[in-house]
Amino acid sequence: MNWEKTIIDSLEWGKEISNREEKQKVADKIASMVKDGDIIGVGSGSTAYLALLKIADRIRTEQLHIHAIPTSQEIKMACAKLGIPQTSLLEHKPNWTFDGADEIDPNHNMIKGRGGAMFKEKLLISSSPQTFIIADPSKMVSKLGSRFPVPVEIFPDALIHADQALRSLSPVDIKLRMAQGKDGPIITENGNLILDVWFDNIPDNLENAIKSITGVIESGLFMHYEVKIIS
Ligand code: ABF
Repeated sequence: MNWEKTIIDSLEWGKEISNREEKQKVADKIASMVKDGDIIGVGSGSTAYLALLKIADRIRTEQLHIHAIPTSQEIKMACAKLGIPQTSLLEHKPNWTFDGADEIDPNHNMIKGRGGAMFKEKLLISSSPQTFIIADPSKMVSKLGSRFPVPVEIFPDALIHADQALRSLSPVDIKLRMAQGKDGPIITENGNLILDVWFDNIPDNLENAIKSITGVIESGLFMHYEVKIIS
């Protein structure tokens, strides 16, 4: 069974990668930055996947020795399939990380987490001395929250408490993220739920305000992280 295809196809972007040509250009740029000996945090999503394909090519043709620290099962399995050696944050500190994004504002604040892996993505970005965000032009917005909600990962027992506390932050709407084609909610890799929270305005302190709610594991809001955008 072609399990990698099965997994990739089941992802939001799996059947067809939108903006593939644009994504490929930024993916190629990041792949060209890989050096022998690097330990690289690898973000999730289709752009990161395209970059991994290119990196795997370079490993084969140039005999590079690198290690990836994946941010999700999807990327872990892609690395395994492509023969990219892996390690973890318990064993190594990454030299650098690359990742995708859903929205990026002019100050490089971001919304991430359409794939639900924002906890590990934030952990890798926070653990890396340098992070590159690979983003095709469709990701640039003048105002965060224009197209995507802020995803918030919630410990299941805290759902009602967290929902109420999030409402005090004046959202426009809150929706429990449901699994595609199924009746139930999405369960993250950490065994949690996701609330997608729509805001009209995203002030500077919103990320911290969300994080301070008991039961919130992490949000997909990235305010004032030191990242370099590769577009
Ligand atoms: C991950 O990749 C997520 O945080 C973000 O939602 C997604 C972007 O995916 P794509 O590259 O498929 O647009 O980094």
